[in-house]
Amino acid sequence: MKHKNLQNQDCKVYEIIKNEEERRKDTLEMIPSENHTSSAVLEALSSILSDKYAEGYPGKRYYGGNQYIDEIEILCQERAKELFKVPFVNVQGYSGSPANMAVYFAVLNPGEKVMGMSLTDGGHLTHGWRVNFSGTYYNSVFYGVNEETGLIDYDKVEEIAKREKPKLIFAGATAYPRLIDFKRFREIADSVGAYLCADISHISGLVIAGEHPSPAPFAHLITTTTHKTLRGPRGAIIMVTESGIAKDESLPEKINRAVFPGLQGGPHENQIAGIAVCLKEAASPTFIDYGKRVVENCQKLAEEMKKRDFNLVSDGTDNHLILADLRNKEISGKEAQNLLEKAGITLNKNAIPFDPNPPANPSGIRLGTPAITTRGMGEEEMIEIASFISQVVTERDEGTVAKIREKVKKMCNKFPLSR
Ligand code: DSN
Repeated sequence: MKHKNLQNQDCKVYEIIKNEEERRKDTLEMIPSENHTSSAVLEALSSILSDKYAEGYPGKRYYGGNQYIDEIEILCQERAKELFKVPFVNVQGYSGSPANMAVYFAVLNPGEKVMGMSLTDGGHLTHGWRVNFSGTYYNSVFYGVNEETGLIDYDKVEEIAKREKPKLIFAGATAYPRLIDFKRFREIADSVGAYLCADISHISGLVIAGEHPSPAPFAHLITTTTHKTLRGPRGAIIMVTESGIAKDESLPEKINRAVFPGLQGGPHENQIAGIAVCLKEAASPTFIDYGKRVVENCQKLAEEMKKRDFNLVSDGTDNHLILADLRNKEISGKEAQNLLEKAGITLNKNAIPFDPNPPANPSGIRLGTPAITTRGMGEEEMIEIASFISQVVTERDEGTVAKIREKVKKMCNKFPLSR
């Protein structure tokens, strides 16, 4: 039996975890930033490495007893460098936001200018949004997508960069269904002497699988979380590329100092061990196949949703996610999220570009295929899922929701979580 000690010692926590396991077993997890990690990753996460303090870096720790901790962190670093083809990585970031914060600490002084994709157009809070540290302690300006096409307007990005002269540009998104042209971003960054940081948190698994062009030849810095398409534990990797070192040879040292002692204390070495395991998994040929299927599934789902009269931002997808504008369906993103959750489909309400409605009650939903592809689902299931979503969103009555809930359970039973 799993978690036997936990059950004996703290049945309340045990019960809650069991309930969450049951919920996941029976539901379609379609939040595009989530995934199902392997039991090997979970075992590393719950290992005794969690007990150890290791402030500092391999070979230069502030605590004794770090012989094996150094080994695990070096192994993780080496795997990350090889997989992402970069000369330097820091694997200590607790998650995506602290990792991005370390980039600010390394290359900007408070008050200096950053340019990022507007949150309302699909960016991230840490790319300069005003309620976040990045928009509070730094001077932020934004680019976005074209209202007609839903695509990043690179000419506009260039125009804004030339006018605003940011010192740091973020390329990356949380709700952008299309490929990002990192080469063009680098040309824009060079035209104003800015650092380019590619935040590939959403797409890093696709980059490794060859389904999205890598930013490594173009960006100076790359950040990624490790728990999205990369399918690892929660965590982050910060990378400095060859061109980052060519621009400033002290950049690796600046990143290390920004993470520790600048921002964080002891690294979570159990988390770093989990990242090392997921990087080994991501280096296997089956992961290339996984990435391919994530995109194929997402494109099939998009096609089937369009057949059912869903308006998709940018009219489709190149990656793992879909952003649907529900205004023609006369239902809010929030209502759709709630109804679909009752039907066993978990996704999230999301602002669409130029959304007339407020962020708490936006006009869209964001959904994706990383987790359902991990379960082994394919084309046939995508057709069914599009039909489930359409029926729930269109009919909205208890009977339909209950009927779809049963069908979702059946589908999930055919594709059990393997752990
Ligand atoms: N919260 C993440 C997402 O859902 O996209 C981004 O950090």
